[in-house]
Amino acid sequence: MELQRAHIEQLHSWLTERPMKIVTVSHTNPDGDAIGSSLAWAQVLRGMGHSVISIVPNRHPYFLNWMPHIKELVIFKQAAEQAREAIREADMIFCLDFNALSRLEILSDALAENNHARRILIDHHLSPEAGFDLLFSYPDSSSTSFLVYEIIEQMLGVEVITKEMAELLYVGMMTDTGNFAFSHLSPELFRAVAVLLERGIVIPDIYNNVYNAYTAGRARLFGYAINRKMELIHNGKVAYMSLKESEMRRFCFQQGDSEGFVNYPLTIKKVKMSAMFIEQHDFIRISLRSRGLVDVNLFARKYFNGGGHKNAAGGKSFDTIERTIERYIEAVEEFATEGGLG
Ligand SMILES: [Mn+2]
Repeated sequence: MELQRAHIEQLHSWLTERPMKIVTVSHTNPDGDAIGSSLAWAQVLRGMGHSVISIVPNRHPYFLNWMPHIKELVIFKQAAEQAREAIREADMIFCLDFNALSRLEILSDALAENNHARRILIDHHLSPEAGFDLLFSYPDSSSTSFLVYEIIEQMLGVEVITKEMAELLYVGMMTDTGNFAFSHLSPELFRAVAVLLERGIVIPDIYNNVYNAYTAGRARLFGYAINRKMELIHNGKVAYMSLKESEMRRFCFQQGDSEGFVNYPLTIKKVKMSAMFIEQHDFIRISLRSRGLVDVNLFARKYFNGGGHKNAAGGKSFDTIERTIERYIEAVEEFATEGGLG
């Protein structure tokens, strides 16, 4: 994937002016791509002589604990003052794997306090917000980690990639593509993987560390969700599931445990769209997935003030879970009438 030459040159010239204080931030409920891209990019920047602090709004899922450098992450929810100070003092702020400040939730105020830093977006979600000084916004990139790889390659050359950076970037590429099964798989992506392999990553180890490292509670919660909570509507073409706080508590829920559940109904041949409703303290978090031409980015924007990618998006609802599901069912019917389900 060819990045805009002028953007690479601009970034390179900013990064070679002088040593700077740099902050990276990523989205709420950070996933493998958010963390992999943030930590790898931080290492690259350190290699260029900058001091870097990587911040996320809340904790990452426990099955990412093994990732190199993960202990360096500043978690806003646990160290708000440290994070605020780093943001206040930053000369440059990189926003990775999200494109609307609202996705930072509790962290968005802290970011608004700094209006002198250059803000640079590196992201692959659709329709970025205005207000960035430099934009690496490539919705055709399968992950932000792949985008970071491309920036490294085109700005510095792949020689700077260490084994640890390679592991971090691979986690993002693997998780955002569902282990290389979703859309936007390009020859360049697999060439990048080949380079990461040359750096010494062990793919089966990374796979096991991420996908075969859950608790027993998570396995039981998954069984419960599919067996008891999955509903099929619209002639079996649309699925949804929901989990209340009480249900999650029963299975000793830990953050990240419901990741991937929403994909499972799409293993049913007829199902074209799937939704998951997770009850949080003050709102319902909605995850949407789809197949082929069914555009859940559009659906999320129209009905649940969210967005994301064509086949993977999210949103929020401030209604009760019951009312949210009613609204979803109505929205699916309207969406289908307008041809959204093909
Ligand atoms: Mn991503």
